[in-house]
Amino acid sequence: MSESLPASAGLLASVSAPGDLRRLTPEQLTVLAAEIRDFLVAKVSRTGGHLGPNLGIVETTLALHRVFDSPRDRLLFDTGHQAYVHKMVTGRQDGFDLLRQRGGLSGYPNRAESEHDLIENSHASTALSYADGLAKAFALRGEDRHVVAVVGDGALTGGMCWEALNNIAATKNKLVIVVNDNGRSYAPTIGGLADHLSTLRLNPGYERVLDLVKEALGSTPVVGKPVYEVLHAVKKGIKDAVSPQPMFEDLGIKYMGPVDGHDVHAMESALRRAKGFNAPVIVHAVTRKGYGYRPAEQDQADCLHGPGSAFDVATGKLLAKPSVKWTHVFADELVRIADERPDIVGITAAMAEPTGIAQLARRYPDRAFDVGIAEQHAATSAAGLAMGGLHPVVAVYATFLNRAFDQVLLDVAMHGLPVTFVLDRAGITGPDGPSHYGIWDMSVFGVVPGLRIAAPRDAASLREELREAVAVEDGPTIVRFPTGSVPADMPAVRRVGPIDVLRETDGRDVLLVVVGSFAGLGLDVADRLAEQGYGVTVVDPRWVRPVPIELTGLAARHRLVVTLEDGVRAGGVGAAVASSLRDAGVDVPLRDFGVPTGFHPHGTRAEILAALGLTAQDIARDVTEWASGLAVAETRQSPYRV
Ligand SMILES: Cc1ncc(C[n+]2csc(CCOP(=O)(O)OP(=O)(O)O)c2C)c(N)n1
Repeated sequence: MSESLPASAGLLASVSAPGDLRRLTPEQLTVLAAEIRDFLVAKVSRTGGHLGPNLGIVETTLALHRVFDSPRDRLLFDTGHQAYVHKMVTGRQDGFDLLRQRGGLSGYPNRAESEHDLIENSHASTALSYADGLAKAFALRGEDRHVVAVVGDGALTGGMCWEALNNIAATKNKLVIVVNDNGRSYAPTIGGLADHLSTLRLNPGYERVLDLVKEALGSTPVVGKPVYEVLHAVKKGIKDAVSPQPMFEDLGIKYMGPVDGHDVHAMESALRRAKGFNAPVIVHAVTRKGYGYRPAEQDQADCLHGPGSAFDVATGKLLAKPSVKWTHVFADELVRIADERPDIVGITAAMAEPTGIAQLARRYPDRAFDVGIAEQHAATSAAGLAMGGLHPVVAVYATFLNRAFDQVLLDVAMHGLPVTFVLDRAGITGPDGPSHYGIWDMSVFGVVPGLRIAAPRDAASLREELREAVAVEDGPTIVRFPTGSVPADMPAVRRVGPIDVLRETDGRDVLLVVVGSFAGLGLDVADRLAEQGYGVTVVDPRWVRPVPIELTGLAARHRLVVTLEDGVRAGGVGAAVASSLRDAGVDVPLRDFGVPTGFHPHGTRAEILAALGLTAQDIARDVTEWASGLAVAETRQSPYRV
């Protein structure tokens, strides 16, 4: 790839709708694919975003839009992170300057952006279920439309895909499933299915198949029987021994492939054939993640899956200075604990590096399990490990544990099993937008009987609370922390039960209860309130669910209680504190600050928090107004109080 080309060049500028693609010659399509890759690298290198997956799906997307008639036919991209090329050919090239920035283009499909987008997803393995329902609806309503779902081999490790396939196989609907098989999730995809697919990819016979298919396609019309017969003959001759065809066909779904997913012509032929089949078909496209951009192709960790911020085009290296992240602190401490305790094991759902489990895996390969994109399985498998005498630490992003609520509730908690869930990227995360925010965990899991939730505020408290969590033997724990760099430690002045007192004054007007990553914000608020003459005590409960009983005692000695949390207010820690005050008969007014219920748009974390009024300035102003209003009311009620 030519790394110095401008961001948008010749042909690409002439493509503003899928129809424009259908006018291009094979040679022009090859040029266009190169321009698209240049554009992707140029744009994503400035904003960060999903690069490797999109570089790998360029030709497949072009073929899809040439064969199907979007938006009449519906194209659904599983996980949604590989829809950039789709965005580019559906009139959204201009938006890439503000990709994932506030007010700019979303990093995932988005209905407000285009009629070509239907599902706003970022959680994996859902597209086949959407497709199943959509195809049934079209059939019932007598609409002659195709549904096409594109799903990665990584996403195929998620159980929902198999539930969907089981149902799709029972229909005769016009549904095409394109398996975009690049052999990777972030890291190489794991599991039996992945082994099966990789046998195919590594088999020299498979390369021969692709060559033969290419040769054959070169001499046959694009549409029609001959191509299929050639594919079929080749398939019968060589591929039976190595392809996943029997596996899919045993399920009852027609299988076509493998097809070279970087050959637009071959993909187009296969897709046209699949379209004409008028029943569910799987088209197996073999692709390479990061294809065409050397730093991505050579990136061992994840083929530049998703650089979080700007990077150097020549090297693929992030421009931001490295800093100590929350994840690093967790990963280091987990390995230290594992050194001391042979019963500690780690589980990741296809995110070993991003969650830090990779560090444990490097030291103790037998004690770290990558279960694939299978959070539900991760939870119940952890229950099994705990029943077998081990202490599993399940490390997932906060947003993804939502999937496993029932497993945490019944399979783990009801059995009183010691499993520690470590939730990374908790709270408002930023550029990935609403489906990636980890703002529901404290509300959702707060209702699980016997489950304890810790929210560390800095590196020291993360290390300490992780150790406390893995010491719990009679039920599950959650340790949740945000994304990004860990702040400087905020030492406590004293401890009351499990609660850290971070600051106190002689006056006892406001008890400010800070949750985890909002500790720094709380200290800023306290400074501002102190400037207004209020006496503020800042406490960090550390363990926020169940609410420590000592908090009610502290509350009773103040005139107001204010809670601050990086999670939804509804059912959050503030609500739980209010309820425990009521239960204890402590009649101190409480005001809870947190994330309002809603799907808040993407932007930087700071921008979103500011938009939600969660800044020191806004909170201090609200508390001051509220406190002064209360003071007036108190003066009216009781003439003896000032
Ligand atoms: C439920 C869920 N868990 C974890 C993730 C994080 N995640 C995003 S992309 C990805 C890998 C997807 O692999 P694949 O489907 O093969 O697509 P590729 O990126 O390789 O093109 C993972 C694990 C997710 N999006 N959803």
